Amino acid sequence: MADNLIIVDRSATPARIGYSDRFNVAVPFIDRHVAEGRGGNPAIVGAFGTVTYGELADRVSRCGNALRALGLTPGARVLMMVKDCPEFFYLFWGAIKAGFVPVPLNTLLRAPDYAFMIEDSGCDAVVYSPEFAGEVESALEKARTRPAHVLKTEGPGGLAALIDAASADLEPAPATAEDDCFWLYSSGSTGRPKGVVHAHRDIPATCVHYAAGVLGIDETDICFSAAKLFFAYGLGNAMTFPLWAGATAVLSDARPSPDMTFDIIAKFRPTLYFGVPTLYAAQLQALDAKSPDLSSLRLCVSAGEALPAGIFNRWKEKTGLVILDGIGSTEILHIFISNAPDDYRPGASGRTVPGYAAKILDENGDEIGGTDSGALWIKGDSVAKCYWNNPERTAETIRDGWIDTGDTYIRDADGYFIYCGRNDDMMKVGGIWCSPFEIEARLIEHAAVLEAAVVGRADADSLIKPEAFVVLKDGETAAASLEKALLDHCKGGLAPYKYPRWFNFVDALPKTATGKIQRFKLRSQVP
Ligand code: 3UK
Repeated sequence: MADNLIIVDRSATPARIGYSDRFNVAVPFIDRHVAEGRGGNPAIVGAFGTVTYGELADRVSRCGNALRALGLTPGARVLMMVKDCPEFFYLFWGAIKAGFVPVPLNTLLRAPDYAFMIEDSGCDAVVYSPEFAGEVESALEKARTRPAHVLKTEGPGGLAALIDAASADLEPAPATAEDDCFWLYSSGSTGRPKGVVHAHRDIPATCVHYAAGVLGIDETDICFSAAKLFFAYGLGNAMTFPLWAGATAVLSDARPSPDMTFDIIAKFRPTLYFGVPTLYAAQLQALDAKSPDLSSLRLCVSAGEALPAGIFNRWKEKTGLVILDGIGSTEILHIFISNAPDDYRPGASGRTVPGYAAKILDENGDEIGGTDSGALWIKGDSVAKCYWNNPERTAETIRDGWIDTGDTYIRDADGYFIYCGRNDDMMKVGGIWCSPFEIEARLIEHAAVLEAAVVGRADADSLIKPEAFVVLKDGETAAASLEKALLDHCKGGLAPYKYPRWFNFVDALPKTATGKIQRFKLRSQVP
């Protein structure tokens, strides 16, 4: 068999995927389209114009050569704080094709987060969009280790100039389907992010099983994701899925809002739209006042947190479109339990995506046969290899190919999976992980605050937002002005979605004998 080949047997259920012994995933996702005659087709469209598959392959190879010219050694990590733009594609795939490991980071993070990731990853290069210079440069100053190469995507000496100057002739680095390919950082229950190591084969697995298998994405589709590329959800929706099918991705670096999404949909006429529940709720509110042209869409998808049935029903009423809710994770790379175009149930996550297996365990680790709730474990072709530098956490979470999702689920009598919540205290806000510890830590930095606890609370749309319980220092009094000061303090030091939406001033926090805050008691106290 020639190198860098995938063979998909769709006659089997689930589809079977085979790889050549030598396999670099950049070849079937980037170079294959030129070889198959799609070089002139649009790969990426946006306010910047159109990038064809031919141009994409050219830029990816040049970028790989530019990274090699820096002197990076095979397997070197390249941290990316890059907005949604064509350079994200060039860098991600150029690194993989040249044998380096791209690590896209959440671009809403702050300097201390980046400083941690720079140290933890042992990266050799950091590449960032000029928009994020403030946080990234201050992280580089704070970090105890300094990567050898720090580059902006644009400007003099930036990545774009290096790409222009590099050769377009690049042999793919030798790799196997099981080799390390890229990482994503995921936040854990302690709030400390973990590097999730994915192999080359994980990308095609999500494309074959979910993108082609459930959504039926083909060459004629145009994919628009409100979730950005740094998020595993957006990385699939707006990059790997369209690249697998030879379809088109729409990119925008603007903050997702109802108007932004409606404008993009009217202008670029996507066939598939990928959102998160919080945004669907905001879009529904906006639809009371306007009627944007959504006629290009054939399907909408929701993930990141549970989609309330009310939002599904109102969206269907207003737009005539179905939203397919599905649960995915950074560790499994994309969606593994989902509703389908011909099989959906509002308020449920759906059924296992063919290619994935699920089991629900009780507190003894025994599989639950009936419809009781328990811990959801998943097995499948896209499960991460490990957490970087964290063998204990890897051993706890991944066992015999099964991975603990950290979620509590029910499988009902009809085989639909119903989400019940996290096994721990983490919150999903706007589809992005939010650690209560991090918000508490920020609150405690304020001069008036003695202690703080943060829990998730459902807002009027049944979507989870942080709520703070604050114990003030002696001599301080709860007042509207102090609440405003705490709010500003949080907004100033945390990623924008993390500030508490409600403040409660209390005399003491409920605690265990060992001094651990009992957040579940605060949750039940919510009016
Ligand atoms: C929660 C959901 C209920 C759940 C993701 C699509 O969200 C993604 O990855 P993360 O690592 O978070 C994983 C956790 O988020 N969750 C996600 N989707 C749903 N809960 N219903 C849902 N539909 O707690 C899960 O364990 O940030 C989503 C594709 C790729 C992804 N990485």
